[in-house]
Amino acid sequence: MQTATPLTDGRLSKASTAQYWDDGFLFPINVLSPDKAQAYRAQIEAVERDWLDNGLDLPLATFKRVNAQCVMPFVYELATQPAILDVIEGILGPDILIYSAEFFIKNAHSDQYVSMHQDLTYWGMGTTSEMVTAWIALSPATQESGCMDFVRASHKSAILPHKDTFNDKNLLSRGQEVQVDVKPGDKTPIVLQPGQMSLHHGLTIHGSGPNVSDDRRIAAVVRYITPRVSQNVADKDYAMVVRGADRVGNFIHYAPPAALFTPQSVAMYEEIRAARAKAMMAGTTVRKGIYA
Ligand SMILES: O=C(O)CCC(=O)C(=O)O
Repeated sequence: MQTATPLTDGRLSKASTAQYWDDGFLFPINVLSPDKAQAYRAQIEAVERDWLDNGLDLPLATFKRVNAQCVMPFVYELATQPAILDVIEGILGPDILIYSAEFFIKNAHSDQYVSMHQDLTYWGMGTTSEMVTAWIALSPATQESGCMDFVRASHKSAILPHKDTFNDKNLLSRGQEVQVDVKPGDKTPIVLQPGQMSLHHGLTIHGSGPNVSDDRRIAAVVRYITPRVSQNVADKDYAMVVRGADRVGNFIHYAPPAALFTPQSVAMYEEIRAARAKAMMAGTTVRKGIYA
């Protein structure tokens, strides 16, 4: 097992920060106790149990898949844990916004997968280095359970051509797959215990295979940006300031939800989703995949 990234007072060292910029990823980083990770798992599983058939305008899977922090208070709480933000600050600096918090869940013995891709392909943000993803394990992420694989230093390339597959088993919005030949030896498996996280750059090529284990593979995935990021495809975009300040003004800010799925937070969710669809679905007429 890979030894945990050393932290001093909860912060990354210069060497670890340099490793992130060299490799395009960093792991494993201890940010939550196993008990705390288990408690967050219990909360998302309670939502799955209690809100599956609840008359919301969108399927529960959509709310889990993107912007969960907008409608679920415990997800906002998770994404703003000081232990996580202290590490993110080492990559992005003092001003931090949440762009989206998402659940990537593969059930036990499921053939769901994530094709190899670069996150920034359809986000309308160009090739910014001021977005970092924190992938927080709420259950064991192992090669058996379908942990992510990263291609080292692939973030140094441009956005590469992707092909949309819209495959039902693919957890991505349009089933996009990067059109390069990624060989098994190019992949680093990102094995994480509950409460550990990995970081990856928005251009790092990554994906994951099926879950052949007996447990669900559950990750809370948070995309953090700086205020300097700009949305170049959609007409407007949204983010939450969670540390420091936004002195740039590229994003509309909104408040965390007061309770699960309040009418106000669901309305805000719909507003953000409608605005982002223009970037997320640019160049395709197929609508079925958006945040499904
Ligand atoms: O959870 C996975 O397997 C993939 C997640 C992913 O693509 C991402 O966090 O950008």
